[in-house]
Amino acid sequence: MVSYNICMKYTDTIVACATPQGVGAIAIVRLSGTDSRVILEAIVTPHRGGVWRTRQVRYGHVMTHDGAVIDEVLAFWMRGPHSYTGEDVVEISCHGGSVATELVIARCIAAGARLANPGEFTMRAYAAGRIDLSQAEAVMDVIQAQTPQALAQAHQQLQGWLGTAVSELRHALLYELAAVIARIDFPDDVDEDVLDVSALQRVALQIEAYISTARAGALLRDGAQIALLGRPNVGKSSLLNALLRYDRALVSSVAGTTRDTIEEHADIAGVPVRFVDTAGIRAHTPDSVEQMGITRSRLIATQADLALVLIDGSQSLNDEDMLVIAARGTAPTLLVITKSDLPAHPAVATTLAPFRTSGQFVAEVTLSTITGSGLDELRCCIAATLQGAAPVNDRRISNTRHLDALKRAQIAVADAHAGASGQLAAELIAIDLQDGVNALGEITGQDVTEALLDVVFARFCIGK
Ligand SMILES: Nc1nc2c(ncn2[C@@H]2O[C@H](COP(=O)(O)OP(=O)(O)O)[C@@H](O)[C@H]2O)c(=O)[nH]1
Ligand SMILES: [Mg+2]
Repeated sequence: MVSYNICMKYTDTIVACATPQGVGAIAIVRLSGTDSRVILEAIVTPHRGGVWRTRQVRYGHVMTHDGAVIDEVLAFWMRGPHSYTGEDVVEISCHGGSVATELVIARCIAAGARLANPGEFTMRAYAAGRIDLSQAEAVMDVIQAQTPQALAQAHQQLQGWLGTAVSELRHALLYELAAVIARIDFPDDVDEDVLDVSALQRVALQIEAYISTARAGALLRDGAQIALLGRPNVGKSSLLNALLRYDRALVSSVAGTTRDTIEEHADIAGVPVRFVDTAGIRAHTPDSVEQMGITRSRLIATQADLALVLIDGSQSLNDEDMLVIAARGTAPTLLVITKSDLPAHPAVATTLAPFRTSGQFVAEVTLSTITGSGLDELRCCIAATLQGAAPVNDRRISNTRHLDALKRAQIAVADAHAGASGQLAAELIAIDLQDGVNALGEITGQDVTEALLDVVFARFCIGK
């Protein structure tokens, strides 16, 4: 693993291709560091000659040492600190495809640059104080967003709301810590109850509020797995096809048609989801492959972020339906009554009544894949269950690293609060407050180890 040194003053100039590998119209080679401009001048011959002014795009050629043309390019440089990394940055747009790009990069290296590590441009932006660590992480979330709403959430974080919010809480804790330390250092001059308990409570409440957004935020960022569960022939594969709006899975009246799991991505009201159509769960089957499928269905049922339990509304429930209801895990479950175009069987309502009253299902939708009725309602229900009551592009915690740090801060604040109520020694309260300050500082990158930075930037691609 590449190791980053945050204390290092960067004296070298890095280069990388910022666009994906493969054939494309254009590839962008990016340089950052003190020598960027010198390297640009060394390798690109501008068509009209003259000087390179900052932020001026110029047309020219990258040449070999002996004057042969490597590529025709557009290039510019940006003077630091007003650039992505805070350093002098150069961008050279050359022709796409691997040969031209590699030769341009080779020329940059020959002129003094070195190949960048994954995420090193963003790392430099963070080290220069242009962005905090939560913003650096948001850069990758923007790139990897799967839906417009996930993109909006990533942009909120990129603009720095989380860093600002967390810094405010951290300052509030630092203020209390300073008061407690004053009490330790000057016990004769400072009151015993220097700690502002109501300030601690406000911090605790705010941390709790952020933590409560984390599940919805993570599902929007990473996507949610939704399991379609039901006994054979209830209409699982038909529902998958209807939700995807194309025939992905085979549909047949023969029970046991779907024997393996079928996964497909979709955008449900902005939430990126992965539907998993499963083999119908039943107690006995002579078919060993179908049995393997059923085992897999049971596993998916326990792992999913959301389960749809399908019940055929035109038939009375049987033991297999009960197996399905029992197979699901702890994830929220929606009850889906299928085949509403057929006459409803009167026994369905009576059999389901105890499940409805016990609140085992977070919601219920009746639908038909033949008429299409109930499908939009199901989409809304799925989105609402995954996102909770908050509007989709609201501010959320979306990163498990941030959630973990918030939870540690929460414990530290609770301990400090309990310590103050229990008249514990100021030294012990100070330790808890310091733990809270440090945990919050990990989110913004104010209190980080190099090992943590390695983990964060290992997620990045080269050139970002
Ligand atoms: N009338 C009616 N038949 C349906 C509906 N959905 C599925 N079916 C039929 O039920 C049978 C089983 O469907 P399928 O999707 O393969 O069920 P699976 O075994 O749960 O995947 C097929 O003959 C479908 O045409 C529906 O909404 N209405
Ligand atoms: Mg099927």
